[in-house]
Amino acid sequence: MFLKSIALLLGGTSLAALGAPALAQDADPALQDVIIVTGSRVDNATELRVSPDAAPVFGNDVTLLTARTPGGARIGNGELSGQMQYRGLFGERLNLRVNGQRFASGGPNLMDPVFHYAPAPLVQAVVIDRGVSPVSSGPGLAGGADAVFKRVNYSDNETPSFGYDFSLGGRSVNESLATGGVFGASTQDWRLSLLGSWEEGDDTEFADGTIAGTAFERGVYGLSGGLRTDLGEITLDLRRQNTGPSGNPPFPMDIIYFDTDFARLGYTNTFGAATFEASLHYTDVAHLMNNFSQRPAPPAMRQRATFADATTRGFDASLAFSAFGGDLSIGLDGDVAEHNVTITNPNNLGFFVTPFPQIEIDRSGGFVEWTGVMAGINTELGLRIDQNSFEAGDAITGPALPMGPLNLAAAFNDADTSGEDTILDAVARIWTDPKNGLSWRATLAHKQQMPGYIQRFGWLPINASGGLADGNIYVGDLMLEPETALIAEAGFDYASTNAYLRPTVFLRQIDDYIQGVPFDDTVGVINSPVEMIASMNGDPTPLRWANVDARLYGFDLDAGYDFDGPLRVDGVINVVRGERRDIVDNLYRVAPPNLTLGLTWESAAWSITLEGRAVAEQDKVSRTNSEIETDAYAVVSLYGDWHVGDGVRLSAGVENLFDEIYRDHLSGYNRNGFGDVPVGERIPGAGRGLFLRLSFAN
Ligand SMILES: [Cu+2]
Repeated sequence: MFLKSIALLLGGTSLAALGAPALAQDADPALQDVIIVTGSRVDNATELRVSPDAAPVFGNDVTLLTARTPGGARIGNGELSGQMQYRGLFGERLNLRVNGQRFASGGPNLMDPVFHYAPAPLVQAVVIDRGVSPVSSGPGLAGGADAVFKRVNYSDNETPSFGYDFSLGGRSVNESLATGGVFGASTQDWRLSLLGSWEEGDDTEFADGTIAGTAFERGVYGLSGGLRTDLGEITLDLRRQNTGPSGNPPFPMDIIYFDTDFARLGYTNTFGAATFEASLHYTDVAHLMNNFSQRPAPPAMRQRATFADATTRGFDASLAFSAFGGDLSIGLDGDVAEHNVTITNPNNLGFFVTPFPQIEIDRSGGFVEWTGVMAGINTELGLRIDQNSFEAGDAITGPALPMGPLNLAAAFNDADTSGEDTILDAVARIWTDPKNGLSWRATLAHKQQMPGYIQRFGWLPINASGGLADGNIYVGDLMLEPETALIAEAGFDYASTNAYLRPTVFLRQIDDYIQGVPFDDTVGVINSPVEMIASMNGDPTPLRWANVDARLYGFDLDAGYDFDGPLRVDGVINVVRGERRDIVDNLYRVAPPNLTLGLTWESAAWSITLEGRAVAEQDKVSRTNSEIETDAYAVVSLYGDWHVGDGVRLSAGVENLFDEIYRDHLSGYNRNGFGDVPVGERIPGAGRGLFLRLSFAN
């Protein structure tokens, strides 16, 4: 009953009910987190699982789903370019994975954040680490999440059986379509699934007209196979994603394409009581964006087409066995990420430049993690070390480039761009077994994060900020230090037959936090080549990346109550503050306090939910990033869910019932100069619209 209740507003899908492949449910409830959607869900102390097929369809990006969880929010940089925010942190600071695979995004502004590669119709569940990620999941400053794909799993006998899990959905507000899923066959010894998805949409409408530059298209196809042999289990996952023309209003350019390949070869074997797991993985991103084909084109001389690519090659290997009265896991992992970015002007063959030239970042890591019971309390202790080395190639410049950039390129090419750093993560998590429905949990962690390649190697003053979309021009700093966070969290999970409550308070003290600071002491006085170039490009007050001191703190919770009869209520509350410790200022783009509350009428085969989302004003804005305050708003939606029959399910609803015009603090400022949203204004949320989704699985 408890699990089913949490499910309602927050839900993941009941896996068995959908006939979907069973997922490992081995993690403990205290460590992972839930989503405001309908259905049922499985979560625990360490993880929270949310399933797109069980959530209302408010868009195509799974970060809309993770934004419905305690601690969650969404950075809106485009319909397919949403970034997950967790307890105030986002971007590469989170340890995000797709189907367990870590990889480097290709866009210098994160037009392809990690979850760009997890289309909702293909995703079985997003598994969110509650609080911090375990060290065994890899490095990362704070939280983490993995978008796990659907697949047909092994069966329990020798006769091949077939399985499928599809969904077909659409929204009227942008005339969009999202369809896809998996089908395949398996026995107890092998499994094979083919997967595919297609999503497309037009510009989103709102009460004042059209939000231009919000059309999109994305296709994925691939396969997932496994073979159990006497020598162990071998798995293979292959996927190709082709993102087509898709708008990014908060950026100076739009996506023309992302053509991205994923490959992962896995191996598992057991030796007595020990389990050995290993994988090799590869990701290759090829990207083009420009500022003229999906928005009003600037004059020929100012047109730009930028090519970016990123390749990741990695491995991991771990051995798990019983030790010290618990389970001990030791592992090694590493990857090599390469980035290259070239800006061109298609009208001038002599104009080209590489702002991020042939960058290579090597990482080798190792971890030890023990899980067991100490003094009657469940305990996870982990230690991880990552050795990183980095370097850039020479910046290449075309003959049509002006003198200023040529001089900066020469200086960059003379500098020593290589270096190395070792970072250390230590995590201690404890939680008690439920007693009278109450389970306590606490986390202490020391986490470190390497500076990103944009922050370190940005020698040319341009609008590349790794997805901040604050409109500022940035330059990098070769001498940046890693960020160091000290994290403390505490909370409890309470569940009775008709109520649940799961609050958490947290504090994250971050030294050497990397953000933009004024380029020099004479702000607004153009007395350096960087300021001269930045000024010609429209920003006379550029920022440079620097180590500062920061702090994030707050609390969040999810809770629910099941009344006698068919009514129940579920809610999520998030409060987070982000501030600088070295000067009086706030951190940029932190979600304002918000409350989501759903009232559900529930019967055996169907349910209807009236959902209200209230978001406070955000006046704790970053002066350094010239961040604009936002007003409070509330938006109401109505949706329902019907189990039509065996494995068939219909969801439908009305989003933004009262056609409210609202501007979320985390949606970017419009920069594309057409449609009905003025330039510089925050992009509004979608207007009133219908959605419908049919899912069928066997
Ligand atoms: Cu891009």
